[in-house]
Amino acid sequence: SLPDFDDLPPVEGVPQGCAWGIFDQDGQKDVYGTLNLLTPDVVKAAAEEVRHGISISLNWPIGSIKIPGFFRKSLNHTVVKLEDPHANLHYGFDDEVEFNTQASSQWDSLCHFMHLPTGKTYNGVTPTVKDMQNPTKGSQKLPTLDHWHDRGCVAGRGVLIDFKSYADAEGLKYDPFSGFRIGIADIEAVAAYQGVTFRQGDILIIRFGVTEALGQMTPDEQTSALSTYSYCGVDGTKEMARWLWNQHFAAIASDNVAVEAMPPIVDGETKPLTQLVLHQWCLSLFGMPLGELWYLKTLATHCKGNQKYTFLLTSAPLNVPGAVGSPPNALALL
Ligand code: UVW
Repeated sequence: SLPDFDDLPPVEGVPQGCAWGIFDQDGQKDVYGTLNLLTPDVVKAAAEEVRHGISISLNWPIGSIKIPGFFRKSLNHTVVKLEDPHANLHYGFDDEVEFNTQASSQWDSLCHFMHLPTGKTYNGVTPTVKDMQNPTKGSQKLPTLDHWHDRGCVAGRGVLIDFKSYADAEGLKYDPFSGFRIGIADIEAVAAYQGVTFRQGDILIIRFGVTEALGQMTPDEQTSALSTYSYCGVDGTKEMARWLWNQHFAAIASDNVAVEAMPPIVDGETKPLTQLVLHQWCLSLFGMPLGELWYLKTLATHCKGNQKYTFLLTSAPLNVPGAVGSPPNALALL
């Protein structure tokens, strides 16, 4: 069975609570992290969650944020003619799409964000720029998203923690662009309110209402909201990291910008964005993928209507060799 946070074998140079080596097999360095918890038994049990035959996409359209934050490129989508110039015949259309994978619904791979003090990412890999840019020729196997296809990507039990609806019901108002943060007790309170208990291998999905709010804004309003770099989310603390690991989630996703609240606040002190606590812990030290900017309103409406917050979740990111992030192509099957 999987050791708890405080029982994980110590790894030199990194804090207690590091899962490097835990999922290695036959001397091979693991690249899947906590997706290893999506075992055949977990997937079969998740399939039993499908009761209504309803399939809901959790991808927000690419380009929904007109000017992405963090100096990221905007979507460039061009429709081109499919034509045979020799026969002077136009017979259809193709398209060409260029976008930053972090600018809309996405998975962060395990090498998206490094553990800052060591410059390492999941399983002690040092993702050099040269290796990242030449993923098939690099000197090390990097935990990039394309490897997910070697294990059938993601299928498991999704559990929605609909914090937005809970807050509305409790009369709790929060501004999504104010650094508002929720702790372990809040997540547990929503779980109890919804009547859900967590199981090993669950994919935790937390709704704050952020993509919905951004979707209602003009491009200027979006830019102004995002320029605060002060976003609602899960409180990025060591205690939260310990709790997330000890639930043995396979992955975590949210409709907010970074799963965790921004800016990071450690021991009461505001830290730069480069020191996001859960990004370092989940991605680099645990190997627990983070999904961000997912669209969760339709799912939330169905879950509330059925009074059932668990479902089969599937997700197959783009199979781009060396991909750091990708739209999740996530479906909730209820
Ligand atoms: C950063 O990359 C800083 O954050 P995110 O993973 O939320 O896009």
